[in-house]
Formats: sequence, structure tokens, C-alpha cells
Amino acid sequence: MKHLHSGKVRDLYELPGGELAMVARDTMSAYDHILDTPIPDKGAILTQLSLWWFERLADLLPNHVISTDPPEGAPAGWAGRVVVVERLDMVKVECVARGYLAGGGLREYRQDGAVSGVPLPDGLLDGSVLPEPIFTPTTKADVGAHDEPMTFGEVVAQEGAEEAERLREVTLAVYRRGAELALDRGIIVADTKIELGRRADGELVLADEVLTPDSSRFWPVDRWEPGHAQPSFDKQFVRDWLASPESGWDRAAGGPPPPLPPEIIERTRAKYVEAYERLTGRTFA
Ligand code: Q0T
Repeated sequence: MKHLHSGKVRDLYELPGGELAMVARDTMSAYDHILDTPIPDKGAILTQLSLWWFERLADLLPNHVISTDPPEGAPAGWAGRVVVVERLDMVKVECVARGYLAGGGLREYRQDGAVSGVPLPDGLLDGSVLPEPIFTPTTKADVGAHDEPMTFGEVVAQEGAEEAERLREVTLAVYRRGAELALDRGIIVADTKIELGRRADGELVLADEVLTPDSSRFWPVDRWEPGHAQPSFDKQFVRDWLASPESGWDRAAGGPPPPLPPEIIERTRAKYVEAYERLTGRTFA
């Protein structure tokens, strides 16, 4: 197996037959840092959640999954967190849909009254629901750098009008399907980022992971209150502890976050399990 790429939380390998193996790690990020402390089973939980979503989105577009069997010679530790996928020509746009205002979208709205060139009504707050979900594409920045907003016109210039329209349509369709189902189960999907690729014949295929807390903002609906930053479904215990005097971490000083204590690790693991179980209705074995 040839190592191709390591992202924030996933590794990519090339298999002898030309397929790829995507392996999710147990690492998580908080405050723009990758934490040294793994969250046990996180990679498997998010892999299984993403596979569940792929099945529920299959009528919208095909996905890159070939097999969930570990490839020949794979380390035993990959079980449950490796997916063999079709190699695609990846679209060089981060396809984001937003149904609520937060993060980079909120910053743009406060500056321009618009997000990725989409004008929004006055008076929206941090966490407000948008009049309708919007497509807010960004550039694909290199690891370490931040993605920059793109207008729809810029996507058209890069991909062509017909393809840009298709990217917007599928991104919004995936978001709508995910957000509606999640809301029924007590989770707001504020926004989501999907990765799309193309087969040799040009067919658009859903890649990477989909509708997980790593690719989306998940908020507990019972705590939703526009006007301030919403608590994160999965990361809140970690953020609160890192920001507390107990952690001893001075975020502004720029040093790495300290290792997480066992209680924070366990409570955070339980949130990933809870998201999986609530959304899928299955138990995480
Ligand atoms: C991918 C082909 O190269 C990457 O990022 C650049 C910063 C990582 N990356 C590659 C892919 C996939 C998937 N998923 C695929 N099915 N075929 N390349 C995704 N991320």
C-alpha cells in the first residue's frame, strides 16, 4: 500500500488495483489545533455514520464506496475505520451548504451582508436559521491554510455553468436530506461540507465522509438559541475544559493544547456514540 496523503483526521493509501483506502484516525480538532489525545473509536464511529448516510443519499448521487472489508494486509487496527473507495478526479471546490449562520459564514455576513455572494436579510444573529439553505463554496486551501469563500460566479468560471449548477444542486440536496432527518432526532445540522469527484465519464460522485460532526456543525436542538455561539454537539466538553483554568492552556500564546484528562475523553467519546445512535437508530457495538 502506498501512502498518498494525510489530512487532519484521515489517511489515504493507494491499493495495488488502483483503488484507494481511506482510513479515519481517532484524532479530533478543537480551536484550530489537532489534539494529541485520541478519542477512542472516533474514527470507527464517524466511518460507520458516514457509510449509513451514503446509503440514505444513494438516490441523489452515487458515492465512492467500493468495500468496507479491510484490504489485504491491512493492520488489524483499521477494522471499522477503513473504506476502500473508487479513485476520482476531485472537484477543486469545497462544496458547503448552510442552513444556519455560524463560523466563517457569520463573519462574512457581518462584513458584507452576504455569504459567498449570496445576499441575506438584515438582523440575523449568530446561530440564526437562514430563510433557506444556501450554497457557500470555498477554495480548497492546503493543509494549515484556511479556505477562502468563492462566489457562485467564481465556481462558474472554474467549472463551467452547467457543472457549477450541478454542484450547487447536489450540495443543497445532501444538506436538506441530512438536516431534515437529523432535526427529527434532535440534532441541528447547521452546515455541511461535502467533497465531490468525477469518474472518467464525468459523472459526479460523493466522496470523502458525509454528514459527520467533522464535516458539519452539529448542535443539540434543545439548546439552540440565536444571539451567541451555539454549543457544539461533540466538542463542547473539550472546548470548555481547554478554556478552563484546570487545563492551564493559554490559547492566545499559540502553544499546543495540553493532553485531555480521562473524564473529558470519555464524555466526548460518549457524544460521538450518541450522535451515531440518535441519527442511525443503531447501537454502536
Ligand atoms: C480522493 C481521489 O489529496 C487530498 O487532498 C489534497 C489537499 C486528499 N484527498 C484525496 C481524495 C478521494 C476521496 N475521498 C477519491 N475518492 N479519489 N481522491 C480525497 N481527499
